[in-house]
Amino acid sequence: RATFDWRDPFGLENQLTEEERMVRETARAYAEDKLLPRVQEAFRHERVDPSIFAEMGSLGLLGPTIGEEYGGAGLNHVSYGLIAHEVERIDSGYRSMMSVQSSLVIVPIDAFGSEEQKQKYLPPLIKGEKIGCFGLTEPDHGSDPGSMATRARKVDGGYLLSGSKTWISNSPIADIFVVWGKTEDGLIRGFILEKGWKGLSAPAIHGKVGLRASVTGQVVMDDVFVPEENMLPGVTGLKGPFTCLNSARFGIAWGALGAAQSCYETARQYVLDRKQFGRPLAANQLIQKKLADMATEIALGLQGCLRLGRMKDEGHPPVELTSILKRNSCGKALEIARNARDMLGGNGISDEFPVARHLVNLEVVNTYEGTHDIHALILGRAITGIQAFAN
Ligand code: TGC
Ligand code: FAD
Repeated sequence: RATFDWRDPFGLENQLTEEERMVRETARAYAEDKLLPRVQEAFRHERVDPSIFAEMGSLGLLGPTIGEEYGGAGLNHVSYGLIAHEVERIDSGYRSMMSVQSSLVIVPIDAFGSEEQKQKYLPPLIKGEKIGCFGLTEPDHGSDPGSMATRARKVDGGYLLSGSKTWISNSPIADIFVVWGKTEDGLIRGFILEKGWKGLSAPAIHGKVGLRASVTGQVVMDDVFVPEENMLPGVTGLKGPFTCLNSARFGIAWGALGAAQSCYETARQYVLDRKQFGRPLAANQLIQKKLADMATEIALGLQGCLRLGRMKDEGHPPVELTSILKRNSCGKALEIARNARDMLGGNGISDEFPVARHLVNLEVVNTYEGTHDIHALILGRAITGIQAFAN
């Protein structure tokens, strides 16, 4: 009878094209050779390494779905998911750095930017020579970005932007800021700001207990003059930022299961090696059930991610499918990380093993890009036709 592959029960690998397998191999080799050796120190000391962007860019891992005319590799959505999966097997913070650059900065400029904006900004972002960030969340408006307070006042030749964004990944090291604000007619518009512009600052937020290998900050705008040509011309309303989120959430769905896979593989090896009561921990039914649950959730979750990736490559699937998978992958990965931490006993608390780091990272991943419950409400609205966010 056919042999069960505990690492890849449904043979995801066999469902990939040759090109997708090559992308996966490139991302895995980079993540294992270059990211893994750095992560413990980076996480311990809350130290971000900006050179990661240029490294990823040189391998075609940033903005991979963008066409060659702007320096992209023109890959499909499944390939993007595979990159996120491999990078997040090492650390969610590294995937975060990558997915903000790819989905939240490159995607809006590509989808809604003018030809001049695309020519100017996309090639250096795709090469990783410039670092981008995405400002939607505000101190008083997180799950409800439609109520944002950032304002863009029309002046001669452009706009004056005022307001503040918080919890912005990459902002303290960013060269390019995609920021969302309301113009005087109440419409949400996207703006591209550059580091060094008068009135713009991006202080870091310190003391995060998760995602410590990537930097997060504020974006403070005190009447920053943004020339007319730096407004994204192609979109108004929440559709703009949500289009970026559709892409990033899809990457997170793949990525969180990468962190879960790392926890599963670590826990499996640990319980095979560790003996208590005269036999391996792996010989106990309770332990085996936990491993069975992990293998099941990762395998099923990845099949869902692959299906959505194929649907995205064929057309425009309903955005609710992304909510199903972002929510499922994060919730299940968090549960897997908690169980793996438990199975390692006291050693599970040490950062010599990756599980506690994945666990606290996944607490963040479960919250950003729409919390677990917000995605339940998005689905609830689609299922019942009744929106439950507000009266
Ligand atoms: P709602 O009435 O639902 O929609 C307003 C307009 O937006 C359109 N729309 C979408 N368009 C494209 N894709 C989607 N997924 C869309 N969802 C909605 C919609 O059609 C409508 O268009 P129009 O033309 O009719 O006006 O808006 P709402 O205000 O009721 O929204 C509620 C809710 C909860 C769905 C939404 O606000 C939400 O998703 N909240 C979560 C906020 C969030 O995810 N923030 C993420 C910030 S960025 C981040 O966390 C980056 S971390 C990255 C990292 O480090 O990896
Ligand atoms: P709140 O919206 O205040 O929610 C608090 C709790 O209330 C949650 O449990 C939520 O599910 C629940 N809740 C809210 N509304 C309802 C409701 N109607 N019904 C039931 N429950 C509800 N944002 C960016 O724009 N760009 C970034 O790059 C970025 N990076 C981030 C990096 C990190 C490390 C972190 C922690 C956050 C980042 N964020 C970023 C912000 C992130 O998207 C928000 O934190 C997230 O959307 C939740 O918003 P909030 O923190 O304001 O929580």
